[in-house]
Amino acid sequence: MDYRLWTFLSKEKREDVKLNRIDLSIIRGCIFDLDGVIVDTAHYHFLAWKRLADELGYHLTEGENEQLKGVSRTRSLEIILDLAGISLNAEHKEILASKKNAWFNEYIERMVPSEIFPGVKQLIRDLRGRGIKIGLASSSKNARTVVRLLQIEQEFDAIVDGNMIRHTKPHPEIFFTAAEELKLEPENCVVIEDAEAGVVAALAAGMKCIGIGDPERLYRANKVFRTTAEVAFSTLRELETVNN
Ligand code: B16
Ligand code: MG
Repeated sequence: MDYRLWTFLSKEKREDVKLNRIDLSIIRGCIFDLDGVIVDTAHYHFLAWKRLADELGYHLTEGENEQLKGVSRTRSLEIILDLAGISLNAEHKEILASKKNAWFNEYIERMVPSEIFPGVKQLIRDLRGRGIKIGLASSSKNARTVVRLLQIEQEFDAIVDGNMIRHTKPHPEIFFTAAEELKLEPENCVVIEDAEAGVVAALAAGMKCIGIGDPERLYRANKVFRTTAEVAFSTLRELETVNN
């Protein structure tokens, strides 16, 4: 519990909290990113972008691909075109973005529930069992298709995808929308993210953020783990005492 809150409580109320008669927990919601946190669709995005870049005569590296994580399809294409030094009109860009999306959909068509990262379902169930609301916030317009293929729709109290927002990560809109759907204030939410853009968006929304991946790349996050399986209910509680 937040120390500042504790100091405002009367002696009786402190007793109630100790005996779990009152829950003053600050973290009441956990918002999951999809690609790279629940499942490795990030790899399929990379394969599709790489195929497109190859056609344009540009060799897209995995390092450069990090910049595409969490941002919109249009923005991803613009980043690749900038890297390749190519300038195209809006119509041509639209054709290329649709082509990439068709390949991506081809790749994910055969996705199965066993592709969910180890420990993710257990984590969601454990958090739910402890009264934490669960949200999904993915910049992807294909997020609902992926969630359906993985058969995990019922695990979420709210799902926000790329079709529901005007600005994608690093803009905080997606996380504000998710908190609203969960009927929680942003400060009551923790975000789990694998993309730099996602971490920036979560912090900009006034939420705590757990990064999944390389600690150097995700240094802005409040805590970083290599895999989602390492996150636990206790991690959320620890973050309540962290100031951003
Ligand atoms: P789509 P996330 C993001 O999803 C991906 O990380 C990013 O690489 C992709 O460009 C974006 O979705 C848009 O995806 O083309 O399917 O609409 O990480 O926010 O779950
Ligand atoms: Mg992601």
